[in-house]
Amino acid sequence: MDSEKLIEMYRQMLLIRRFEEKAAEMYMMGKIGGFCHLYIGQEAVAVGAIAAIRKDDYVIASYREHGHALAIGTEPRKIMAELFGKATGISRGKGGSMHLFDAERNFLGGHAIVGGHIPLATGVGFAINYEGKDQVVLCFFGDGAVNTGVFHESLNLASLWKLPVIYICENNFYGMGTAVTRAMAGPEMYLKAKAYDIPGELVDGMNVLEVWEKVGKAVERARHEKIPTFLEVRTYRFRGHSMSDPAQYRTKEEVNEQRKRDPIVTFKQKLIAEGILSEEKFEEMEKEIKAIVEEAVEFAEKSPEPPEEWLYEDVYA
Ligand SMILES: Cc1ncc(C[n+]2csc(CCOP(=O)(O)OP(=O)(O)O)c2C)c(N)n1
Repeated sequence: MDSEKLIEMYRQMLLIRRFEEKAAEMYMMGKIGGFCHLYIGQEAVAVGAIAAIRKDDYVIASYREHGHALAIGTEPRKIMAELFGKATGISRGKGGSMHLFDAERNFLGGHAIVGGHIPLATGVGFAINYEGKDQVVLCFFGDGAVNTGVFHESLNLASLWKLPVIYICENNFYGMGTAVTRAMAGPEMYLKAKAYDIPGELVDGMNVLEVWEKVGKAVERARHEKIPTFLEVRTYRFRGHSMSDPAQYRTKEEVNEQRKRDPIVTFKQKLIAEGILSEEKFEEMEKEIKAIVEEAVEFAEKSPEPPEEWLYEDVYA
């Protein structure tokens, strides 16, 4: 991979981190309402995976999706405005943190029902084949979603019908406050792919290049041979499940141990060791990203509330 792409990956991870730190601050100040699930710690997954697809491919995610939207190129100011519930938000202020959609970039959204979007991704895969196209779908979800029926139904159909879907489980080891080992029989979940006769692989989700490489291989298989894949990407969330979770179900020692694997810190060390970026360049990037995030907040603050009439638009039931 050329240096420019490596630097871009680092820049995207840092943007996600700084954007979310600011979002947390705004949440604490009461500027953001509703639920807000931060992605801090998991940045390498969205960035590595999305770097492996084409612009016309599809991405769909759960409610922890700020990172996916940023990695796909959605404007930070439109995401911040959405978090603020403003009319200029990417979902016109009606979706909030859990429902970021960007049709222009084939980002089919954040979805609040655990596992609810996995069959949607499967349907998109079906539509791609039906129309004779060669796009692929990246479907991101948490470890909790692997225990839902739709996960198994989807893998079964994707295998039978040869759908170009890459199912990406971001295993951060907790579903809210429940450790994965207390909720899942057979927690080596990548092995579950075997039951559906599709490739299944374990990926280090703290290593952006490994994610990029392994998702890239799955994308090639899906695009050219119509073979779906299930990837278990092991990562960790450094914050609570949502902004209202003090995360008392795990020890400080555990979190500190995981922090040593911080994907942004380790990637920075790698880029410095290989002479790709200097400490001064990193500082410049920090400043540039700080300005982007501050501008996003300013834009969100100044944006209007959605008008009352919008209550009756986009209502399907
Ligand atoms: C069908 C359904 N059941 C329960 C919930 C409540 N809930 C929201 S997030 C969550 C935990 C999911 O954890 P996981 O899939 O591992 O994703 P993570 O939050 O770790 O990204 C639960 C149970 C929900 N949103 N939908």
